[in-house]
Amino acid sequence: MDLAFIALGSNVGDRDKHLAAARSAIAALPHTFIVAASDVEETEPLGGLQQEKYLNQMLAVKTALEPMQLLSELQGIEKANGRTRGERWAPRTLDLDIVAYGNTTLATVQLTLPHPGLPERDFWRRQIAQLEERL
Ligand code: PH2
Ligand code: MG
Ligand code: MG
Repeated sequence: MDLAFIALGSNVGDRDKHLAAARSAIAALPHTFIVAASDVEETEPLGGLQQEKYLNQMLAVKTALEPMQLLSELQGIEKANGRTRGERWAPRTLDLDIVAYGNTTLATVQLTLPHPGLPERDFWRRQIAQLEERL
């Protein structure tokens, strides 16, 4: 099993409900266990588009799913929660990003690990610090 960090984000509709649905669905994934959860934070939207504030949270999971399998499961959960794919960085009901997966580094069209957005997201780094305390 590897330790992965999954970022949750929502800025459309009932944001708390979307994060809760994501936590339940991730807990129900095969060979995957949530081992720590960060606080939920309200954050200003990044990326320059005029849009609502986000709720963001990060989960630490132990998983036997390979990174691409995990990504595909997460995309299924996004879709089940009303996620549509439009403009880059557009508002979204639910966004689930793999921020890190063990020591794996990867650069494919579908998935880059660690997530390239990590340096510019203070809230992700705060949440990772909380997870490390809580593991
Ligand atoms: N996600 C984006 C774009 N902008 N801003 C915040 N605050 N939080 C996010 O999760 C976020 C964002 C694209 O995934
Ligand atoms: Mg994202
Ligand atoms: Mg995403």
